[in-house]
Amino acid sequence: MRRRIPVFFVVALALLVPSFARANDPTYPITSVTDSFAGPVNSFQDPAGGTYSIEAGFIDGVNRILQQAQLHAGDDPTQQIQALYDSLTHIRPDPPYTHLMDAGDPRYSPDWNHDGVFGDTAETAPSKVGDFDVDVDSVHDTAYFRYPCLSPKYAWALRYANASGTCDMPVKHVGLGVVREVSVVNSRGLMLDATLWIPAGAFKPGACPAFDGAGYASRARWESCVRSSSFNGKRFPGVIFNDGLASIQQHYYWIAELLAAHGYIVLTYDPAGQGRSEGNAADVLGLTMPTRQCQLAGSCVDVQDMARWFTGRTIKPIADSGMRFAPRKDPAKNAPDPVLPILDTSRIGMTGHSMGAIATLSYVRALGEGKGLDGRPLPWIRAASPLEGSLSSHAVVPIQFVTGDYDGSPTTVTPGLFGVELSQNGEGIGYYTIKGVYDSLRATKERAALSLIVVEGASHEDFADQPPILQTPWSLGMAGWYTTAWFDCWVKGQASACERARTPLPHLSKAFASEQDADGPIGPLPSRCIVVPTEASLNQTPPEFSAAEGGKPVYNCKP
Ligand SMILES: [Ca+2]
Ligand SMILES: [Ca+2]
Repeated sequence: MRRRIPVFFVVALALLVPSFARANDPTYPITSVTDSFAGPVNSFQDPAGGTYSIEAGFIDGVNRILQQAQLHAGDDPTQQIQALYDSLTHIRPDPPYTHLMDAGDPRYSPDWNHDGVFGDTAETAPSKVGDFDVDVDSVHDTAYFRYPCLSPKYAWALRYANASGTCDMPVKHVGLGVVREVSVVNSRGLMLDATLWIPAGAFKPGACPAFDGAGYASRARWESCVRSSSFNGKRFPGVIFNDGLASIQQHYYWIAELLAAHGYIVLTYDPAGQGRSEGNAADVLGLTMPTRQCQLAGSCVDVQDMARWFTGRTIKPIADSGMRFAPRKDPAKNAPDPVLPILDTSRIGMTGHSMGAIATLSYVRALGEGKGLDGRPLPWIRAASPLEGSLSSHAVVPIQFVTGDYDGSPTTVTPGLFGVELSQNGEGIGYYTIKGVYDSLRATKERAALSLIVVEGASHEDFADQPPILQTPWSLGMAGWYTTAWFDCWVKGQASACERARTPLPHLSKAFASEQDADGPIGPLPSRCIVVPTEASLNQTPPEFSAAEGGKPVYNCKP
């Protein structure tokens, strides 16, 4: 924990505020903290969203217990014991194969059960099997997802792309990408659940079933959709996304779909010990590995394995003394990445949330050190955009840190207050921790561009999209917008996107500076303010709060 501020001091400070308030808006510290509560309010007001979470996440989970018990009754007893043990010791323990309370946001659900409805449940689907049920069963499915549009033009309200790729008319859907479930054995011999998000433009006409047309409902017909003979030969840049602690890929479908809609092939996966992957809580922490590269060390080695698999490299087994009932699997037997023929492996970006942001930064650090945990060089990436997580790293590829006004609370689920953060030695979450790493990278002689984006009103769970979590109406849009701009600039090499990445939009923080060092620490340019702060925030440290209330907000970027 970074700082301990006596509560009475803060209360006393708050009482003093009216006497010397000279900031733009003295009510701002109070009004801005309520932004986060828009998410839960929307979830409870929207019957579809609220009902979905209860049905798909809980009621249908009870059905999954019964179905899966029958389906796996004939399995090898050792495997059954292992599955039971892994489920009970998972970072979010659960009965095996059920995924209670794991469902994400239905607005970003693919049509996994192929009935023409996106985000339906067992209660509403004619087949009595919902999209989430099919997503988390043991079959590797393929399905369509809608291209989301999140744009300031529509005040960040979710729309879906129409056939021409624009979002000007609020249509039901039609820009459709293809999503494919896969699994990959990691270097510790544990099976990881993963998902590939493929832009529609990759396929020959007729390679996948027409939406709602003949064969659309056939699981077998979908089986042949993602393979090399289906592709038209066009190549795409890629993005790897890393989960936050105790989450599941479903909470991040929004960003995978957004990036795929912008022409990236995206890989999402669950690290060992959480989501749908094998392993237990000790495997997330990497407690039984010989060496550890971050506190949540399992996630920091899984990202290396997944980057190798995604780009067609081999995964080499590493030692792990963790107890297993069933034998560890052999990563040499992994099926190859089916999108490799259309993936431009020289243009890869990486992002992730919280633990996944730390994993992203650990990957960049390993790039700077020249080798991964197994001693071999790692596949290069072109850019990183860690969301709400921090670790000391190297500016060897352009890094855009994204955080929020209220990131960093030690409870993680409530807004951070008074600058008290969950972090240690630069590793953790919260504006001050992230800013500390940003400034320490700025003090090096390294070359890559750096950026720090602070989203107004966003607390730590804003980017893990699981209703009814705290979330501002613009959090997904803003994080998606700047991450896409960063990758379009540095992964695709689009100059206009570089401009977009340093152009302020409403709902960047007014209390903490967003800033960018466009030519890296070694270049002569300073860190330029994207936004010069004008307001005070309840998540500032008391000295910074009083400075802001006194009309002199603290920042060290160049206006
Ligand atoms: Ca459906
Ligand atoms: Ca499935």
